[in-house]
Amino acid sequence: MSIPPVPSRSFPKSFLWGTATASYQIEGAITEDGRTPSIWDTFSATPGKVTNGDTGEMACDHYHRWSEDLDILADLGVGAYRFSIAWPRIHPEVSGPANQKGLDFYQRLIDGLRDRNITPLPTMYHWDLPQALEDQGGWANRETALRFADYAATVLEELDGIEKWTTFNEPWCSAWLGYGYGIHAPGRTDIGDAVRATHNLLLAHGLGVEAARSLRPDVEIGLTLNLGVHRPGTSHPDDRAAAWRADGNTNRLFLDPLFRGSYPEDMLEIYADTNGFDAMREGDLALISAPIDFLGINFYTPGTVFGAGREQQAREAGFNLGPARTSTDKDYLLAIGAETPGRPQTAMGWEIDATALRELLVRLKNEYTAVPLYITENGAAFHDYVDSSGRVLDPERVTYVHQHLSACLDAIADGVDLRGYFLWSLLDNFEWAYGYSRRFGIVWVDYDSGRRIPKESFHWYRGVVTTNELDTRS
Ligand code: IFM
Repeated sequence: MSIPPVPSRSFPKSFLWGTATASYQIEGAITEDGRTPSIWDTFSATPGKVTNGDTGEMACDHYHRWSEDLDILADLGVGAYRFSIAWPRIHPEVSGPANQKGLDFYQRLIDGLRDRNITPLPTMYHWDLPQALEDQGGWANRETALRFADYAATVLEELDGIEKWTTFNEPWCSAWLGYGYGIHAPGRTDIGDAVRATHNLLLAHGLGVEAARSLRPDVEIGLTLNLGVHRPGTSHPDDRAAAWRADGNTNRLFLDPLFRGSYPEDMLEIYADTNGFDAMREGDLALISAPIDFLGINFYTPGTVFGAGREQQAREAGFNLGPARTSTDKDYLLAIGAETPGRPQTAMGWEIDATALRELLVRLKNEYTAVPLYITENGAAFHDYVDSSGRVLDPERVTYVHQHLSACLDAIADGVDLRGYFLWSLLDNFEWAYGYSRRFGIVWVDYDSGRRIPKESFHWYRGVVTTNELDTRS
């Protein structure tokens, strides 16, 4: 008896397949070739900030092993690779000339990708701010946005072979985890600074777009946001209001200025007493809302939200609540990482629900923009290990990615102009405050020897990207 073939669904012909990484998470070589410290060097060297005291000093040693890593990408068969450029390698001092050795490293990387027929998709900023700029106020200081414009101009002018640039990765994390909640570098806990940083990061993005339009009209430019789907825990009005508030902080605070040229009224009101919006100057919103060519979306998990004082009801409904994040955010409980009864989680404690990705993509199309969309990050950490035969079997990751790719296909069928998908991440790497304790890679990295072992998910993903099809088995 022959086994019937598993039916499959196809992606659009020109769909761009890739994987993603970021400079500080993989490069190492933090003092090499003129690089100066970034805020993550300082933060990770501060006792108690990162699990096990891990730092990016060695990371995956990609700075030296880049060619081997590009061979792995070629073997994977992807058409594109998303990586970021370390600002402290390019402008090691606050002012002064660009560092040729830093530029040379990235040009070698770009050329190496091109030689392998892989399209480079660089991000200008994925969180490694030069410490010297943090010493002058960091993202809470408007000057940093102006320095970003200089840095953007340098990479735009000096690096060849790029068709698509991304200015920022996840400005919400830089502003709120870094300046509001103290969980990421630089570790500040001032909500006013988080609001100021939000505005200055958006302004810097606008200045980056302006630089690209004047210096390199031949390139496309966009940015990547980490967007969420916040579901009220119940239909109680307090939970619904809390979910809208969480949506404001994560989504509308960024999407509205970028696509509508204004901050949401409720956010202006809620954060009025922090004076953070005093950072705004005339003309800023016009710069911020200048048209972009595409939007990158990083999506991992939805969040469930309960109103203040409703802990008891939430627990009774079976949720394991996360703490309210800060004193000024205590009027709602944001239960990201909540254990919704019956739903699986990743090793980050993040609930898995791919239907939220489709919902998010459709909302972006309906409410915000018609520009092409790319999933610039999606993936999962699990408790991987090398088994006795030397293999890393990670069926949970395959299931996770399968479900999210299926959601992408559903969104495309709903009319969303989704052009590509970048799996986070190519390599296991430095997962910020979690150090090396969380593995997101489809390639295992042995941090002692540097050895790379493609996981089962790597081989599975190769099948998807080379056929441009997703089987419909699960
Ligand atoms: O590792 C990070 C990445 O740097 C930014 N987006 C989320 C990933 C997983 O936490």
